[in-house]
Amino acid sequence: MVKTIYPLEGRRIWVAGHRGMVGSALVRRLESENPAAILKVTRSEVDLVDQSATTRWIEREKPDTVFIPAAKVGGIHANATWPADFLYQNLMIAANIIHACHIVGVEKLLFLGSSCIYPKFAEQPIVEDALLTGALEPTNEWYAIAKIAGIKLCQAYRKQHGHDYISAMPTNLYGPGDNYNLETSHVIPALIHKAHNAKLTGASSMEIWGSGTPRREFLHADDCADALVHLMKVYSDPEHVNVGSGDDITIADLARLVMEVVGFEGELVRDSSKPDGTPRKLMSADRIRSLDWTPSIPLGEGLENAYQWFLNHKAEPDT
Ligand code: GFB
Repeated sequence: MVKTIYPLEGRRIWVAGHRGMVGSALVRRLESENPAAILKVTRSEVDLVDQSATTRWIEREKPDTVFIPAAKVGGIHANATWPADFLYQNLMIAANIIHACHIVGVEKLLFLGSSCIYPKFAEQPIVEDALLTGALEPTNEWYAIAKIAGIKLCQAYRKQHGHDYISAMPTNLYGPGDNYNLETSHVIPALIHKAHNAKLTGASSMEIWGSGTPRREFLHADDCADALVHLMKVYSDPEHVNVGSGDDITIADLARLVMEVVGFEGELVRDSSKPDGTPRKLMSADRIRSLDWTPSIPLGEGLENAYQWFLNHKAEPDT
């Protein structure tokens, strides 16, 4: 049984990016840890890309503990369309927060990356040591480079200054509070939105991007938040830790599952003008399992939950 080495009770915990899908799941999950405070700041109050504003805020609020889910994120099309935004904003967010936390002496920090940090053709399931062993997937290398820099910042500040800064690499995430915009979203919210539109408009088919053959691993945001809180409490090493479900599925099978959840019975049509991206991205879950953590939300149940959230928030058959 892995022991808690860093209890969260009584700490001032900042969730950077608390309005995002992972940030809001973290805030929900952290309440039961009895922290002294969960600190939050919106982008209109402090833009985390702005170094002096970020440093001033951290100096004033003096958190003990920091989670960094804050990031500019998006699906395959968004990543490929705005490389400068993805590289610049994510580099700045990571560097500004991690350096300011060093200045004020934050006790513990967890930086969040993504499974796209690994080489495009990494051996599957992808172990943590595969980092920097091959070329990245071109559609998201900009985002990946920024996230790799974040891991390296944590390791460098640990090495040079002895800080307990750790990193977690979640797989493709979904859940309540996701971005459901058809152009910029990840695949699950896009498929939910498309299946919903198709059902409401009585369409005979629904389109998916690419060949439908790529395989992806998915994790519900609440499972991810639970894993991050667990790592904060039990993990204290320089190497990053994969956070995944240990299972993957083809995009075509995922689309059929989403159609079932939404209740749309039409045909599936492939748009081969759109990119497939990485052929497969299944991460090894060995390290996090050895730390006594496994996910608890199966994909079918998680999709039902995500569709309910979508229905409660944006049920119009639009774009
Ligand atoms: O989720 P997704 O956009 O990102 O796409 P990645 C996953 C797969 O689903 C790709 C296919 O093969 C897409 O071509 N797909 C099918 C669709 N239909 C759709 C659709 O309607 N919308 C979308 N978005 N995809 C991202 C990276 O890669 O994953 C990020 O770009 C990040 O940097 C994130 O790492 C987790 O899994 O390909």
